[in-house]
Amino acid sequence: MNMQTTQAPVRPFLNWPIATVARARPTQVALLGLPHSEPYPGNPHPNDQARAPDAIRWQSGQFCDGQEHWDFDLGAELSSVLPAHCVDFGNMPWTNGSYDEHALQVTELLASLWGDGAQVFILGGDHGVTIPALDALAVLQTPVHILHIDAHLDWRAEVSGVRRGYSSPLRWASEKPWICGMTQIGMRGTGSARREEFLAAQEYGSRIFTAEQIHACGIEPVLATIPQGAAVYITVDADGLDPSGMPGVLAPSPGGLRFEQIAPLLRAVSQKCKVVGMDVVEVAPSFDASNAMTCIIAGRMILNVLGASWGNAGAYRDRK
Ligand SMILES: [Mn+2]
Repeated sequence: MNMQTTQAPVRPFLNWPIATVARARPTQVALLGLPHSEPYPGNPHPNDQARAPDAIRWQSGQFCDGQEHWDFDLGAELSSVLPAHCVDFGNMPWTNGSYDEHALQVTELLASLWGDGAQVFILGGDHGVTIPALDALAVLQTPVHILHIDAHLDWRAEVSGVRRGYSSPLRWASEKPWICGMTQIGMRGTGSARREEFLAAQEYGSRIFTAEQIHACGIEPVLATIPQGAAVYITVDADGLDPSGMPGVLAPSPGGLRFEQIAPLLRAVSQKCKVVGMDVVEVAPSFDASNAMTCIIAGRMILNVLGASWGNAGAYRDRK
């Protein structure tokens, strides 16, 4: 199979240079938009979340008012910590062919980026986009711990016969031998999980923290479940955050995590561990506030991981 060419974004993330094919440029940090995943029967395709990659990129000037300006989250200018080669790989199209073929193309591109040692940021799409990324992590040949931020558990083995939909990414992760464990935070209310999925996650050894537990005890107990120095993949479902701050989601659930809880956690993980990749999924631009706050928070979460990973105490600092 020939490597799929991606579509250039309307505006690149932070105005980074664009590449539309693997290995077109030297790459230390890659950003990739994944609008598509395997749809459930009866769900719209493409869905609203498919618009999120370009909607988030469009807010680059809002979530970073100049890369040479002092960033108080990072305690430095973003430009002073970023490595030389940050590349926006545009959006992976799914124009024809089966979902199997599309997923293989996504996995192939991500595997080439990870194989070359890049740190990878993914803009979804719905939570199904995490699944081909989990497959691609095999190329690292190292155990990977998952940090999952979401209102929902996402442990369904299948829904309506679909195994790779947005209700299944963490179940999928649990079946991969290169995924060594997971920490799931922000759970509350109800979602696709039933008693059997909750018990399966516990049986696997997933460390689950409800949003209430984090409001009560803070992020330190979460951090303690993530092994020092581990390779970590972070998957953020936008509905893990509280909809009062992050309204642009399809499944708003009250009592969620706040940015001021998430940002220090993301920075701490990026220093304690090597965050090999991160996705932000389930942003639904049609439901966002008129000031695009959901997209701005999505961008700020990525900048916190990026800045902390490559900054003074970060796991990538020696590779600049
Ligand atoms: Mn989810």
